[in-house]
Amino acid sequence: MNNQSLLFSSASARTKKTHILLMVLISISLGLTLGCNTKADRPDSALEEQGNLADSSITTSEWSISLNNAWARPTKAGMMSAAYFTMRNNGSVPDSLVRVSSNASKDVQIHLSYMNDGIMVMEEQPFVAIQPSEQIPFQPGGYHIMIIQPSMDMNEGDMISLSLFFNSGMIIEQTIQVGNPAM
Ligand SMILES: [Cu+2]
Repeated sequence: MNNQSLLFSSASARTKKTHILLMVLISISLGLTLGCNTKADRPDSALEEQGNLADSSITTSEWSISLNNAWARPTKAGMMSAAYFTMRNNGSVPDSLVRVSSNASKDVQIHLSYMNDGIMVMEEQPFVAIQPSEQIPFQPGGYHIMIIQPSMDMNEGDMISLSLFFNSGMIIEQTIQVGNPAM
């Protein structure tokens, strides 16, 4: 992250809303072809690469990754939403988030937003590695889970499911709420 994006993510809620609007506009106008490029072959090859590194001897006593403060952005069916949370590795082994699915959409991607020449862009990520004791925020302006064209309206207070698939083979299944409880 450069200073610009750090400033961006610590900006006021009002600026954040402008930023989200910009992100949505980018994703609708440019993002789907540029920043939001689905790169259909990339996640598979990344999975294979990661698969080669997978340690099948990991036990549940060594593995402990948690999601906290999870929420998803309200939206209408067919538009765009994003899910946010804090991912923390409380275990003793490194792992990587490699895929996410949801009941809200068939197309759910791991994204990273960043500033490029003063413009917020976002890009699909093949995986997000997390080390023991590391805490990674998925938040506006950074990593997020992009929920593309949800099949249903996502209204404040609704619940959706998220399944997070890790390189180790571990899966986190969590029900998260629509709307930010902190806003
Ligand atoms: Cu995105």
